[in-house]
Amino acid sequence: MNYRSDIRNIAIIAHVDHGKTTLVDAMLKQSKVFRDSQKVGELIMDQNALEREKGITIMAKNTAVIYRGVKINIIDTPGHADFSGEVERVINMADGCLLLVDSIEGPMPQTKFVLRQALEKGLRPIVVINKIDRQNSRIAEVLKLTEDLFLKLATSADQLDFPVVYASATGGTAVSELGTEGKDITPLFECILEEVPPPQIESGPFQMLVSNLDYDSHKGKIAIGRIWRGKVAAHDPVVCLSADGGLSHYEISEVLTYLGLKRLEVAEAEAGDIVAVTGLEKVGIGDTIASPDRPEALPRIEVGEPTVEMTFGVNTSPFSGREGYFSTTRQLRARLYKELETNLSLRVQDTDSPDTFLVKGRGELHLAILIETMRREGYEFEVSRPEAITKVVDGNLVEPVEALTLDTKEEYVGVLTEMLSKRQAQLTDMRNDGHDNIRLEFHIPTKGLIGFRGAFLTATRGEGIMNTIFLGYEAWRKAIVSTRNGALVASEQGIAVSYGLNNAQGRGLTFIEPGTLVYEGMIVGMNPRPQDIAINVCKEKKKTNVRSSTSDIGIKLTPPVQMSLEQAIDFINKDELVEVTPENIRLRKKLLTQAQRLRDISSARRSIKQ
Ligand SMILES: Nc1nc2c(ncn2[C@@H]2O[C@H](COP(=O)(O)OP(=O)(O)OP(=O)(O)O)[C@@H](O)[C@H]2O)c(=O)[nH]1
Ligand SMILES: [Mg+2]
Repeated sequence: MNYRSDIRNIAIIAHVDHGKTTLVDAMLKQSKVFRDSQKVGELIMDQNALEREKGITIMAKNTAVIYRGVKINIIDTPGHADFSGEVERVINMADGCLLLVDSIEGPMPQTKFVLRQALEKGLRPIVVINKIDRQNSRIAEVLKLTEDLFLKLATSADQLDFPVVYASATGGTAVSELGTEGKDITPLFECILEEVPPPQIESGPFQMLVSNLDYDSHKGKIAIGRIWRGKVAAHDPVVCLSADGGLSHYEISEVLTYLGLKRLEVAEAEAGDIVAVTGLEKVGIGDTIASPDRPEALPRIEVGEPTVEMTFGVNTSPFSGREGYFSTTRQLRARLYKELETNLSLRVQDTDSPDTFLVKGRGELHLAILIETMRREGYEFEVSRPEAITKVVDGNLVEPVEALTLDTKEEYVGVLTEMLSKRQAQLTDMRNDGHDNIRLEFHIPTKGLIGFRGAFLTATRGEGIMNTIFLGYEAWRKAIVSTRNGALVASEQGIAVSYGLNNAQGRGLTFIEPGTLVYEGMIVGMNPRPQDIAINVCKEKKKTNVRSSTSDIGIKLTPPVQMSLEQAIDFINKDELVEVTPENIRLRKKLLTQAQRLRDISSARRSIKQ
């Protein structure tokens, strides 16, 4: 075995928002990969539109910087638990990791998850206590808690002896000793060079594991991964070893390596480096690309199982086909199956109904991001309420359970524990920081979490942070009785008017503005009581010759409650759907007419009696 002292490969891992992408900014800026005049802004790696809007990383990405002649390949990963599959997908490429821990929040559930991943893979960890500039930071305590976490998770004694760097990613500074003034990020770079082992390389015929895919309209598919053995150059003949054991022959078109945000074409690349290659038409994540002289497959990438599922169906609302560019079964099916190429923890299945597909993901946000992405691409479709995925193990029904962490104010503890006990949660820990801030930890079946986020934010008036993490499967407990309020359901198709909406506001909260096109069965508001109420929101005060949505001057409506896609998915019940189009997100009953719904209720009652 040889080493390559000119390269280090690191993954940046942490709980959500602990500052990973900001730390990558600091490393990129200091290594001057940008022209002085270039305005690069913040969260440079979060380039995808949804990442920028939401301020979170969704996909793991590669970059690289040169420090003192050494290329540091950096992999930024998402911290949200729903995107854990991304961490599992890319962690194989690294030899070391920077485990970031927020200097106030300390280790959080996802810190534990990603550290376990890194230690199991044998990565050399460097702990970075970040945000040391924040007031109220509790660095010593956070370090102690991090040490405790290592004690729990280490797989060998030397993993307990980890270096610590203290950083302010926003300030672009790091120090190795507290109390010294940080000037720049140099101590972090030095620590990486010192502590992260240079990649071990094996000479021999070329072999690389594909960890990511990209697409270029000229170059076609781009396969990204680490070279484990040998060298690769343009025009080399290679074989691709796929999941089904298949073997296809290709010629490499281009070999690219990373520098800053760019990929540079190089003549050849060697083991230990992270590269992108083109010329392989059919290549998938997890495949091995190898020299035809020794076509041996590397172990495939393993990602955790999905925990929630929902159906994606062709839009069956009376407005179907009006707002989307892609609305047929064939288009929807092709798009969903294509997603599997890069979204490793997603699963898609056909169902008994040809127009409906079952899509499984790692959480509500994982699925919501897919829905939002498709809607922006021009798709229209309908989705059902997310459900926890149960399975049968040794003849017993089991269901996923999660650890739920809530950070909030003391005054909300009563209402939250009451809400959560109805959702079968058990309180496992409660800590107070002495300043009215409280952290509650629960053990809760995934089914109890569905629809909880919205309720939590309402109950805490937005003053709460909630995090969940998958724990495992446990024996199924009884079903949860829905506690959601009833819906106000439009009884006629037409244009909603102030007079009709004013009537609706007499019964509850409304979700739409005057002038909104509605159809029978569309949900236009919420009733404070559990029953649904059919209501004609298109009803005008009296018929005049002019039908207009603004004819009811003088009516003062309360502004409608407008739901985001995630809120809409969180809100709906089993007998409801969210209609998603590039222009609108509508909530609807599955059965559109009141007659159908009444028939359904009475047949359900009859079957219970029998
Ligand atoms: N005060 C302070 N704020 C920081 C620091 N580092 C990051 N932040 C802020 O923390 C927030 C989250 O930073 P990100 O870099 O997006 O965090 P992340 O870990 O990449 O988040 P995900 O990728 O979504 O998991 C942003 O508002 C940053 O400005 C720091 O050193 N000090
Ligand atoms: Mg990030």
